[in-house]
Amino acid sequence: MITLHGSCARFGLPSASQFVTKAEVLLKMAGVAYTHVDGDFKRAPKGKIPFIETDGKLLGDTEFIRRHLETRHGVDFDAGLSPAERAVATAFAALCDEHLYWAVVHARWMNSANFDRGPRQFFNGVPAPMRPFVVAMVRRNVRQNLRGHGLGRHDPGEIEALARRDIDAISAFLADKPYLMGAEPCSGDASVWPCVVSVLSPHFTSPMRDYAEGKPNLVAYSARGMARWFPELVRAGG
Ligand SMILES: N[C@@H](CCC(=O)N[C@@H](CS)C(=O)NCC(=O)O)C(=O)O
Repeated sequence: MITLHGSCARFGLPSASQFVTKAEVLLKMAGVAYTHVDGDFKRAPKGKIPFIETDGKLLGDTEFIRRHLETRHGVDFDAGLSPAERAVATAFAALCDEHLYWAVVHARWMNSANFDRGPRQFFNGVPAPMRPFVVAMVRRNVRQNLRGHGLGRHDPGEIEALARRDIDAISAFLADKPYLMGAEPCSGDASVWPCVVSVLSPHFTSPMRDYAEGKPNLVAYSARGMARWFPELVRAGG
């Protein structure tokens, strides 16, 4: 049995973390048994969530989790796709994991109203006298990470413009297909779907959310994946 370590359902999402949701979608697509627990960063082999515990070992990073499922469990997430189609799926996964993700991080952590509704809650377990210092320190780290990535060097309007370009690309390519590459999900959906639901999350406000809400195929894709992979959240009302 695999144990997935990462933040559990929050803010109406399967996880506060797009990458934890990616790992969970991969596990569901692979059809392997797993349990999901709130991850302890101190045990994370790469210092990030998610990570999995399997065969007595800890394995960090969704791409290595994917590779483990492919090699150890014989799963081909892109079965039936041509090499060119696999390449497109890989490129869209990178767009979501490495670019649009950071716009979501910016919207949640740098906008104070969103921060108060979301990330600030992560620290409720920290003793009250220390909490303001821990919150300020982690928020400063996130700001530095955004600058390190590069997106955080732009002003909010520029970040939104870049996010809209990504959203346009996903929406245009998805078109009227149920999933990224056709009738069934592939590896790309494990990255794209969690990113789209993060952008569309009603828990947070942002111009990019408003923009994505104007794309009916993205709204339908979000609902389709939620019903397929996390029906319990649909029943709970998101
Ligand atoms: N490349 C990693 C990214 C994981 C990631 O960025 N996780 C975030 C949460 S969404 C995290 O743990 N951030 C904490 C940090 O960067 O210190 C993966 O695919 O698993």
